[in-house]
Amino acid sequence: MAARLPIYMANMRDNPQWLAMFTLGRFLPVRRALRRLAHESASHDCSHSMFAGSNMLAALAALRTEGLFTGLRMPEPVCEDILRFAQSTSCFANLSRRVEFPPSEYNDAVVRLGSPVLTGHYFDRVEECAAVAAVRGDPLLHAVAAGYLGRKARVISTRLWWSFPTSDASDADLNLASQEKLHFDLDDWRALKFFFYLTPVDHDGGPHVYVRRTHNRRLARHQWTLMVGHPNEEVLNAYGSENKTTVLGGAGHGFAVDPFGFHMGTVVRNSPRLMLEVGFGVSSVLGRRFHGEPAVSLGFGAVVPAQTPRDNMLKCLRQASRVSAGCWPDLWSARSPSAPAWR
Ligand SMILES: O=C(O)CCC(=O)C(=O)O
Ligand SMILES: [Fe+2]
Repeated sequence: MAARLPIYMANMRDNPQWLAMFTLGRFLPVRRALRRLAHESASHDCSHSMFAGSNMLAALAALRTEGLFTGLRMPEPVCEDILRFAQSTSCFANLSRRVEFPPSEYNDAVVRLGSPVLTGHYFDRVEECAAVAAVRGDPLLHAVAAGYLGRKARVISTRLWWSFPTSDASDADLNLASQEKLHFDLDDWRALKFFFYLTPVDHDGGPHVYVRRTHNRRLARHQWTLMVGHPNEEVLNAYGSENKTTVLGGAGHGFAVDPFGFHMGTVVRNSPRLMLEVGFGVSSVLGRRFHGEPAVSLGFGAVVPAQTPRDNMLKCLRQASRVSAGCWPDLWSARSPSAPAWR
């Protein structure tokens, strides 16, 4: 929590509505109400999707019951384009712009930073890669997102990053890198993330771990807390270690998760992992930051300017009262009688 506090403060400063989402979005009754009201969409033409072999209805069914769908396959040329882009473009060490390095000069970056380098992020540089834009705009991803989140579904984040093998990372480093600690994400009132491995990931390759069904289940003690991360043992005891799924796959393997379910990255022990994440949410106003950086979405850079603490507080109160009055801003219109009864 302490490590993430500055990020939370920046989110709140940029947009006070974020606080309402961050505090209320963790409660299951709130999420269930949002889900019931969402205006789900079934009509998307996926014939031009690069993921032609994936079944949208199967993805939706798996996401609804398990919180996880693992059947996406990125075409080889697209995967190779993104990998080539990443290999030839400088990234930033450990979520800060202080040390910038081409991945081939990793050892030098460790020396320059003077501490372990767990990750290398591209931040907004990802916008220079046309193949990433093609994945992000793919009709199947949008269809699944609209089916799962409703017609307000929109891209809220695009992230490309390396995870590097290190032996001496501290707990705080691991926490910041979302590694080895089960947590849930509160990026929006409701969200969906698509992940793609651009390098092969086996058990030692830093696989993503997801605890199935936890997107719909939450003990009271995991709702009445501001913490999003909880000890792995506690989470697995509470929700069943049989639900722990380790996602392995070759380069191009893709999967979708409801990030409200408990999940984590794990440390890489063999060769660096390159991962692409495309996140969808439902609100156009949250303008979230990612570790101090504006989250890269289609409306990249549209962050609400900073305001005074008093303005922020008033906005938060107004937002909270609208929420408690049942007048949710900007999320949906009334559910149409023809909306499919998938849930
Ligand atoms: O690195 C991973 O596999 C997970 C990262 C993560 O927790 C996230 O992007 O929300
Ligand atoms: Fe996460």
